[in-house]
Amino acid sequence: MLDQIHLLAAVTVLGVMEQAYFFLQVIYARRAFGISPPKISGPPEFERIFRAQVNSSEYFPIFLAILWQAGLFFHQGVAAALGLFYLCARYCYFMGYKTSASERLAPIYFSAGVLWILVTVSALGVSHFFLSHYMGLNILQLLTA
Ligand code: JUQ
Repeated sequence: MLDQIHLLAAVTVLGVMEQAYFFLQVIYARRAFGISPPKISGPPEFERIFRAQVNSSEYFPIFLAILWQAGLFFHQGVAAALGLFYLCARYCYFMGYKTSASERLAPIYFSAGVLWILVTVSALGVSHFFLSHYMGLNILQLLTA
């Protein structure tokens, strides 16, 4: 059973570590710019780091849910590989946003593209499950017959 989820588990741990790293970056920036909670405004250099962390956190639950769904209903290896691409893109997004607002754009488009692929394969995988489970219709068997 663990064989079907170990790659997804590895990507999940990596993703949580990345989130922790982003959070630490905000703490360091708060110290460097002297901005204590609950304040969230300050110089643009601080606000870009803060927004990069908040925006990345916002998409993390969606990413995790769709990563596991794609891995369980479609293909674990494919989902885990796409998950790694997504986490790399998020890292580039964070580093780009730290530099300037425009440098975050290319990684966003890339990570959004990867997320759409994960959503698509999840939908395919779960549709296939519904068709075969409730209607006895196995599309994969039909295609290869
Ligand atoms: C919402 C729900 C599901 C999305 C792609 C795929 C699925 C994104 C839009 C970001 C940011 C950062 C910033 C990773 C609709 C065309 C989605 C989804 C969105 N899209 N934005 C933005 C906030 O700095 O501006 O991280 N990420 C996305 O996906 C694109 C969507």
